[in-house]
Amino acid sequence: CMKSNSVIPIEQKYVLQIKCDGKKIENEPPTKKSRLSKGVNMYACQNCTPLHHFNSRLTDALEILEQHAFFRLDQNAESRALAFRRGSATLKACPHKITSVDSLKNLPYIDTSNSSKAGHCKKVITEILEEGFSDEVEDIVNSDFYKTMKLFCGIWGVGPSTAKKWFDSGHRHLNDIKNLKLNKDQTVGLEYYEDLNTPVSKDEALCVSEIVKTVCMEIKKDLLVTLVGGFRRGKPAGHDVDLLISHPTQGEEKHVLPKVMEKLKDNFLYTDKKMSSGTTHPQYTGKSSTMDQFEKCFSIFKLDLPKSTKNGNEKPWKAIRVDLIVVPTDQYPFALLGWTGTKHFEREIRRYTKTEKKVVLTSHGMYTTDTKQSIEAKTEEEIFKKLDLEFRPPSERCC
Ligand code: DCT
Ligand code: MG
Repeated sequence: CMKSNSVIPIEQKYVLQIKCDGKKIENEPPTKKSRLSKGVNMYACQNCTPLHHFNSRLTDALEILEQHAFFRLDQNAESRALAFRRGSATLKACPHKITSVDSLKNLPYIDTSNSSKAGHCKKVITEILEEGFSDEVEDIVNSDFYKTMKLFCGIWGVGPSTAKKWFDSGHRHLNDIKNLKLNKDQTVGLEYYEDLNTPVSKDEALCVSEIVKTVCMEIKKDLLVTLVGGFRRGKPAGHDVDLLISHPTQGEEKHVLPKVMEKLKDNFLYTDKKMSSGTTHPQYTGKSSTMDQFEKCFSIFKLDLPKSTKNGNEKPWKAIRVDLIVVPTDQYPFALLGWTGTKHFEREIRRYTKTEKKVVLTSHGMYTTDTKQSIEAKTEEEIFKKLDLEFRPPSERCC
């Protein structure tokens, strides 16, 4: 394992990009022929959205607005945030760099006459294209509110409502929080704040994955451990390590998690085990909750660092957030799709499925809304096919 390189926070990236006119930071976009001939579709799951795209100067700005909308927690926070994310997803799927307001024409969620939210996206994009920056985004990035909310939401177990409560009470620093009444997650979140806010590198994620794999093999040799989340999409760094544990024989995955946790007990700094909530098949409970019902463990893993990265007084290990999710093999392709993300891709494929196909898709399976008939699939490809969607490999789901 190598110690992770720090990743530039999105607002800093935005400022850097403004300063150098987007030239230095913009990553190399793909030049795939198939992308160039296509327009951008309404549902993000229909588009090819690569990790490196042409418009990060604009999407970084929109995603700052998205995050700020979430932080404000006012009445329409969620739909305002979603509107910025949809605008950003459109720009990420554009097969060229947007350099003029004219080229925004007909872009979904940006150039629509009947939506004030799309109008807001367009206004900000126009400002950046014409002035080189957006006053609104600059004000947000420099505001006490945004900086403090980011700081507090960086504590594991703290969401916008707790962070806002603390902000409204006048707290501004991590030191102010130390003496407040915290729950278990928040206490360890604060204890390991620095490590948990240092990006996890791909090498570190692979290291954790290998350790879990080794332990699983000792329990049952055919247990399968799959790295999902951002790393499966090709991200070089992430905020955690998401691992699916499954077995090719249905039922053989049962009772595995407590054994894995027992064998790894010296590797964990903290664990929070969530059990499946009951006997009802989760796909028929009718809940639209994004949280699935798999047996899982949210943990903080203590990863030993290699000698070369240890220096002086620095501790020889790093705290890393690791999620272990146990999946029965018949639900595996759905769990794989659901845990690969992005969060917006998942939201979009479920919206497409429900609206266009009258099918409910979850990480457990899919079924028709009217007859509740289950639709089987053995692979991710088969899920896309049955939904009449062009297959998107994980690297094209980066919306
Ligand atoms: N997910 C989802 N809905 C959520 C949260 C997560 O559908 N509200 C899915 C999509 C991604 C996957 O779970 C893993 O979640 P994260 O680890 O939060 O996302 P990530 O893409 O792996 O991002 P990071 O690289 O920062 O870990
Ligand atoms: Mg992740």
